[in-house]
Amino acid sequence: MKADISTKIAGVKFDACIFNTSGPADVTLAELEIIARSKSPAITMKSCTLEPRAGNPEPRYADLEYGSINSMGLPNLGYKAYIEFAAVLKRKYKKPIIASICGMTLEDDIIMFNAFNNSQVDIIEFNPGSPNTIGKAIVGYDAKEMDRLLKAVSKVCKKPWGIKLPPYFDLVHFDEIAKVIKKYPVNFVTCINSLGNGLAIDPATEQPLIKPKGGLGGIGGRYAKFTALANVRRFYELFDRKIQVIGVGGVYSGTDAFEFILAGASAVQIGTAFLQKGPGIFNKVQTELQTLMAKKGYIKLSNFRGKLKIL
Ligand code: RRO
Repeated sequence: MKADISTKIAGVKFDACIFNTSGPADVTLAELEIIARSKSPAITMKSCTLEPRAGNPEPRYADLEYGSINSMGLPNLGYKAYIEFAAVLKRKYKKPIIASICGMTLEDDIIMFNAFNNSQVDIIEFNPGSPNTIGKAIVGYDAKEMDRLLKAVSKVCKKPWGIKLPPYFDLVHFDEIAKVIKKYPVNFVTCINSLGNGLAIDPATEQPLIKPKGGLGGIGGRYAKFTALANVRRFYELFDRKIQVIGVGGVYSGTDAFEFILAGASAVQIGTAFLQKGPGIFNKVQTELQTLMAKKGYIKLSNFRGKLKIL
């Protein structure tokens, strides 16, 4: 019998625990329908803003040997488009739909959260962790500002919701941000957004690989995996199972996904590997995870979720 890899996020049932992360190839309805038709059990949409945005100048994405660099700059069609897309996608595909909100101001966030309350979206992921909006700090690194945003957003949001966090590196920062998050009715956190402000250089042309911000961009893929695992683990411990954790960063195989779940993830998202390998990646990772679980005698995720063994 095949291992059961279904999961629940914020009370919403997912047929499998591996799905797309917000960001890669999820801006247009055509792109979202590719995800809808794949084995991804849910459809996560691009982070949206109040007004449509063209994003940063190109080139703004590059594949790297072990991952990717991007400074897309939040290109999106504006939140109203995603409310419309959610209605179409729900009618046609019946999968859970996740909206991602990344307002330029708190006022923008409030307008969007209010609007998504009356939409077909099942879950909202709040994104205060983008490293790529020119002239804007990574909000997730400012505990006071996070407190101000979460306080306001939690008053408005009527849907199950969570926060996509930037990577943290200092144990003090994990404690600080967890303390803020625990004050509010947050259902989950997603760890991690890309590793902010890396620089990839082409030695032949002696230029950066991407144009925005002098070449600085978020690093994703295998480079991010170990930081992502540590972030999942630390928040899993700090939240004591009261707030779920979703893992994302460098998942290309069932073994990668297994490691995230062992660290405490209730689900695993795929970003760079989806861009590089196409929508077949969801089936591949799910099947490999089931095979690995069968080999180990695990029949469901709760058999090993969070049960990282201590050395
Ligand atoms: O669009 C982007 O440049 C972007 C976003 Br909003 C994000 O959250 N993370 C990222 O790596 N890129």
